[in-house]
Amino acid sequence: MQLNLKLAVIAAAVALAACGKKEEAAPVAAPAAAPAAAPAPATGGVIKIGHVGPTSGAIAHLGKDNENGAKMAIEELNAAGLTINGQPAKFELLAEDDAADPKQGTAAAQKLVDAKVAGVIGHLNSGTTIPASQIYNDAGIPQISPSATNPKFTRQGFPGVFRMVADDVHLGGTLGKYAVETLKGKNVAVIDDRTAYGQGVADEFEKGVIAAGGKVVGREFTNDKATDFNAILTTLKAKKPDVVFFGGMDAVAGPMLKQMKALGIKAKFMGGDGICTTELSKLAGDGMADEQVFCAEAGGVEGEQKAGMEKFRADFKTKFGTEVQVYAPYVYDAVKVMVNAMVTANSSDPVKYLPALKATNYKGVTGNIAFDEKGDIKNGALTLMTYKGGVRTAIAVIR
Ligand code: ABU
Repeated sequence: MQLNLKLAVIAAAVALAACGKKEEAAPVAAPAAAPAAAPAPATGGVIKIGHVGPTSGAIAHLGKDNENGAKMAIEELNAAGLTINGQPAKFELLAEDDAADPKQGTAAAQKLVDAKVAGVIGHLNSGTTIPASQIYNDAGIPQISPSATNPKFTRQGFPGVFRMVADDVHLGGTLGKYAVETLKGKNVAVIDDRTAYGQGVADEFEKGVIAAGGKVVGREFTNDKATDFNAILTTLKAKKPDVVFFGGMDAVAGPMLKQMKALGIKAKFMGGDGICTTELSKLAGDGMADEQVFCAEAGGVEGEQKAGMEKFRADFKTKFGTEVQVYAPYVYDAVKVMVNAMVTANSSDPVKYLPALKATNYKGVTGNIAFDEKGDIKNGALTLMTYKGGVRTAIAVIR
């Protein structure tokens, strides 16, 4: 028994060194305000971690991508033989589907709270992440979103919220500047899907265009379930835009791009991270996105960090038989970061591990992860992308 325990401790040390080496001793953070009502700590060595994303509906491919990132991390952590508070730690993933719908999102959040999860990774969409964060906050459960980029998520004053990626202010502003300064767009048209993410990133894009000296010649909107964009595209065509920006997700952007081409609109097509997926090329029709689409992932790795990301992508493809869409690596790192905080605090009790989570200093596959006082990623990067031969292709990493 003692020997087993000793082996588990050794395995834990080796696994931690391999999968998430700390760069240096994590700074001692001031303890966060204690969550209102912490859930009961996991018993019997089983630690439940929730994941929520849209695994049904139009963007199910993105929800499954995120969920697979969580599965991969949990499997590795269970194989590592970690111990927490003297007990072998077994992690159980409780995966919920919110269908990208705010109401389903809050229902999923309540389900996870009732199941006494120790922490939650999710949700994918800003429109579900923000209302769900109130529920987790009230229950004292830490939440890390791997992909929700609306700034409001981390600006509510909640002590237990964290974001793995850059926000829409960074994303939209950078893309607006790029549209004017690099793509030489003088007249820019903007469409959004009226979601928390789509409208927010489009507003930030507009600000970036205007600050860079460009002109917004038209603004239209649709919704996240629409399939026919001929009316709004025809209105915008008359304004002769050089660039059309869409704030929304790939499931809408693909058909929109196809219809734009059918109407003879030759403008560059831009969007944020929501359109910047492996699937976009297929959704638009093979080759349709090539050289015409410019978008950005709200994160990125450079230099020697690239090897870790490439290995993750290859391992992911071997395991799931599919390419990473966008945010699976950020989910994978989010799970590891949460568990790293539990190991550091020697507890899965949120009250005890939250200070360690706030003080995270972790080298993941998505880069160096540390959070600012709001819970936003420090020194967040963007990766500008285009499509070549139907393949999402990086242009540059921008900070
Ligand atoms: N960041 C793009 C997709 C998720 C969201 O923020 O709604």
